[in-house]
Amino acid sequence: MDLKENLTAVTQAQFGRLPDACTDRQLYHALLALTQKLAADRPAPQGGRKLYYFSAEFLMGKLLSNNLLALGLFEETRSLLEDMGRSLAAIEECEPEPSLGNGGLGRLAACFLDSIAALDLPGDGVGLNYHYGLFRQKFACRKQQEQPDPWIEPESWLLDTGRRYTVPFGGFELEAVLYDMAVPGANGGTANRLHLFDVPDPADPPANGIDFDKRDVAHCLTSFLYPDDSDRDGQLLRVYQQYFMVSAGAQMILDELAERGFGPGDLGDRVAIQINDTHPSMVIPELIRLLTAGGMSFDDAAAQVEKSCAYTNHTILAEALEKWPLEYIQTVAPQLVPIIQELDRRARQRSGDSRVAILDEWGRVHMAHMDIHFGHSVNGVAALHTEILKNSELKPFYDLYPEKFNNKTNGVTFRRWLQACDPALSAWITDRIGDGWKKDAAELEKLLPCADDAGSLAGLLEVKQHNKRRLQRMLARRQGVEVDENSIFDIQVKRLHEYKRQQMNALWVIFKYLEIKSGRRPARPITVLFGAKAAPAYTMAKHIIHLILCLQALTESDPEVRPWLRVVMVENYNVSWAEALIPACDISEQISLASKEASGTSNMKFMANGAVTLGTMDGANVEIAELVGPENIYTFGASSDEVIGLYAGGGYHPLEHYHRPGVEYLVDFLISPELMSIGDPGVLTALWRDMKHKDWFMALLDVESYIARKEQALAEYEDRTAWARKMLVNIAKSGYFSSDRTIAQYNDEIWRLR
Ligand code: 26W
Repeated sequence: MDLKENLTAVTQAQFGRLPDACTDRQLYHALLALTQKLAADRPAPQGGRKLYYFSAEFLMGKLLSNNLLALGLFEETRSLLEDMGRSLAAIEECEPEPSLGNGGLGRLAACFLDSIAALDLPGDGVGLNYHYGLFRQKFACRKQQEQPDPWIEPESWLLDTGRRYTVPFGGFELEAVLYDMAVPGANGGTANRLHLFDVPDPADPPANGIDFDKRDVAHCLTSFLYPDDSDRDGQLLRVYQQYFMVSAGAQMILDELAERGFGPGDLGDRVAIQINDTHPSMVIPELIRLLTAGGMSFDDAAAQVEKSCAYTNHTILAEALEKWPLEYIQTVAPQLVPIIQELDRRARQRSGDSRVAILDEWGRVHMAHMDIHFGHSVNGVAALHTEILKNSELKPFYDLYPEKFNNKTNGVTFRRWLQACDPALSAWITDRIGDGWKKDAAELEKLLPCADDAGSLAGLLEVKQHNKRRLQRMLARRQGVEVDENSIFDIQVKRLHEYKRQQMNALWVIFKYLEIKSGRRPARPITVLFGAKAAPAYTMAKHIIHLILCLQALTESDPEVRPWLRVVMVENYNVSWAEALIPACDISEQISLASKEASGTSNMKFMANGAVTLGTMDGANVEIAELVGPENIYTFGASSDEVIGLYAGGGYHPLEHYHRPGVEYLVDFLISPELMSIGDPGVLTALWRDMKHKDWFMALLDVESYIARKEQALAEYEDRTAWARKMLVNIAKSGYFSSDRTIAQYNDEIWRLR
């Protein structure tokens, strides 16, 4: 195919002009049309079984570069545009970003789709077509404000399939409109699909912020990802969303099964269904309903469904383990109630342990329990996480079904998270080991001998500097801040949650601020970058954002401190920000309370881009530490066993830690005149009180060892060659965290698609 000719044909047809004469926006639309057509023309991968990956979230990010890469057109497009004096990056700025996810879970689903297609496996995603995705974050008065973030334009990646399904809700029916996005595979010349269901008549944009009428289900069902569920209407809307997704999805699966020439009795053999956390769990009773309605016995239907369905757990945080009142399901999908009751009866027959029942004494449905009893596989997302599931969180289930439990350590797609976002590093790698790593990330290990090559190490430092300058320009352009490219870039980007402990990083900022104020300057300036959105109803998370923004204001306005310490919180952190921040990072902050972060995936992206991890022994950090060895990571803090013991025995008392000499002055700085004059005294006082008296995620337990380790990392950064060697080992060992490896394991051990 001649790219230039094709592009010209599209711009002529769409805009009546040659590519040279097009605006960036027009070029974006032309490239969209072109890649979409090429992807749509590709055949689906073949196999005996087909996978459906059900997820309430697919955090796709922008797709133009990704799809060009998968179609093998990335380099060619880049140089064609460059010859025209244009840049792909500028053109991609015109692409609205589909933020159909909150964070790790949704981005993982997007990486998985990329890898499933790259491995040429037959597997589609199934989800909802939210019109606004996650909110757009604005800062005003050093606080987060939420605004709707529309992404669907008349021309988008969505293709109307013309397929419609009818979803029967209690008291009314709603049509499900099926849109598809093509997911081209990078290696096989094939393409899978992401199926996104929508309502036929979506609501108009909300007049006010992200408020909309939660009771207007027929129009608002797909308005927002995770509507505020702090009240009954919000919770009911989530159940409506979930049932809409799985009912339409289950009908589509049975249709496709028939189109492939099979009957309902072949479901277990021909279809694999992965349930991504519990949001899609109702697919189990819904499939049983559809199969029994077609004349199959309950026993046979349950057996077919069990053979198909597998469940992934992504968190041990109790508040995230869904338990819906049966009464909600009675309202939303009354036809499921007798099925769930029958499943509960059968579960109780299998075990007398009431902890494994589906329905509890308060009439709530434990969604995960349904998945475990009536699916054939349960997996955690990192080795430590799976062990915690087996030995504590889900122990009674592990005792009952040891054969169902397995681990699948998460991974990320290196096509987006190294090749596309870090062209400079990619070129440096290819110069040394050829480009086999692009197909098999394990080949990155071939870089290890370069650890003794001064030229390679110097080149690696240059790459990092280049990426830091790129981020510097982006920060200047987007936020009007000028950071020092020679400072150390220390980065923590992830959803704002107390267990991730951005507040502990803030305590370090206070530590460093006070050090500088008392004349102890660091060897080199440090730039601490944060990016995080707080759930709109999560008060404490919003308080922590306020604290960080106050520290930003404090350090910025102090001429004594500013040359040495900068705090920058990026506004509206999203996939695009991540693609610029991660390649520029020196120190990757992965400081969750041990046992609480199921895996983490940004830790893997940072590692692959040559950042060194400062982290607790939590989630996949444990596996990173094993791979790179103690020289090449900075770990600290209580172990997960210690933490689990403290929770079990009620043995953690933050006041005891607060009264330690190295801690008290840091915590008390929250209510110092300096901060209180900048920020909201009520908020800062609430934070201060919480930290002293509650500190549910034990920031004060680990803060001293955190500070000590961070000081060590900052000092060791000064030996530039030794640091470059750490960077290199991290990159070389990161191949294990390719989602191609993860997906190959899902396929070998759970899905068996071919
Ligand atoms: C109630 C809202 C809500 C939504 C999503 C609660 C909890 C969730 C998820 C289950 C939490 C989540 O995103 N988990 C993250 O999954 C990633 C992918 O496996 C992991 O890397 C993260 O450690 C885990 O927090």
